[in-house]
Amino acid sequence: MFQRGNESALRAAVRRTVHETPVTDLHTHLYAPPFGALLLYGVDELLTYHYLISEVFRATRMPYDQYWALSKREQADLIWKTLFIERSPISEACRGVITSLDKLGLDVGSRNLDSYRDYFADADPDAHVNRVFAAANVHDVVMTNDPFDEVERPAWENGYAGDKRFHAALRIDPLLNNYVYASEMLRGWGYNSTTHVDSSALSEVRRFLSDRVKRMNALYMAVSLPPDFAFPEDSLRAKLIAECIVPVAAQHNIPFALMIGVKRAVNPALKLAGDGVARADVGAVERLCAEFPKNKFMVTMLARENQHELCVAGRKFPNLFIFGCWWFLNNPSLIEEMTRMRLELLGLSVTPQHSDARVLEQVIYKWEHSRAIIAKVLEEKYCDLLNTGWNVSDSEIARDVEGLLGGNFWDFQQAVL
Ligand code: HDL
Ligand code: ZN
Repeated sequence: MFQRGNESALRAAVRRTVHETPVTDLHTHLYAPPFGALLLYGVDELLTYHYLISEVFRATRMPYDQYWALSKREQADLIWKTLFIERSPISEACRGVITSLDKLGLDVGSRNLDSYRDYFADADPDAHVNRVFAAANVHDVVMTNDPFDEVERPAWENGYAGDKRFHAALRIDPLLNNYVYASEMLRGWGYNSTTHVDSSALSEVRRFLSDRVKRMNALYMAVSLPPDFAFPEDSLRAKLIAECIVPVAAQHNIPFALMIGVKRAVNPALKLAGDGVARADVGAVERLCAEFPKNKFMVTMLARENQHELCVAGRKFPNLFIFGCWWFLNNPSLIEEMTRMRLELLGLSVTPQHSDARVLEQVIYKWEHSRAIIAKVLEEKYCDLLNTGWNVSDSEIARDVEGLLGGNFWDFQQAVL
């Protein structure tokens, strides 16, 4: 039991516990090995992460088309030279590459890119997953599974039977953001879906969603939404949410995850790196949670300006679960600001972080960097308690940290409201 005067021992215990507690990473773009080339790994994939693509174009004068005509290896060479050798790799995405290589035991001091390539060259994907998850102390991750993705779908159709390290999440952006396209795909799969959305079409959309949730054993349904997302609204998207997503989520007792605030293709020439951010309306989240109090909603918002309002909304709605420092917020200064704000307003009822990893080894750096910040904030909060005469035990710290690094998500995912 830690008490007044034990601050330094307490701080060490918090850092150790955060470091040693395995993570459930509740949102990633990683794939289990049976998905083949969709599981990205290795140093060339790390270097051509779209975060670094947007950064290299700030330093090089190379025309977009010339860059996109390069091979993956040539793109990685350019990024390594431009952002790591000709400039110090200060940005979070640059620093992350170095952290991941270092934690895998590679000699970062050598700056020998080809030697790093040799390390990954003949990796067995399954063994490499175990090695990387061990280095990151990640127990399991949740994938992003888009049934409309032509590359991913064959794995599901060829009997993919699951992998306990990789859970599924049903991602439905095309359904909610491009219904005409999605409706045509559903018809091709035998659902009597029509662009005229009547009760029969809605029933078929529900059948499709339920079939996919069952086939994937999806932990939740997810969608990314633009800054102008509104609810309620006289729109097809709002109708599909209210009459399809919400009832199917309730039927399977799984959350609906809304990731709000992305402006897609602000600069299309950057492809995946071309998306932007804008402030969204937290009121839409409040009204959704209020209208469906028995449904579970997971929400993360992309704009820094939305974070305080979202925390306050979290205080109003027990069916609202707040998670992650998403994308442009996944930087030390903003992770600290958001984690401090959340613990102060919501206590231990959140999941402070997810990695959003697209390349396997990114879980190493994203969790190394985030754990350090989560521990720093937690240390302060426990010291504040000590200084009020409230004593804290090792087991209580372990309990609280286990919740923050995955347990709170699982409790919410399985809760019956
Ligand atoms: O929509 C999303 O899930 C985002 O996370 C995008 O995939 C984005 O490109 C990304 O990788 N952010 O980290
Ligand atoms: Zn994502």
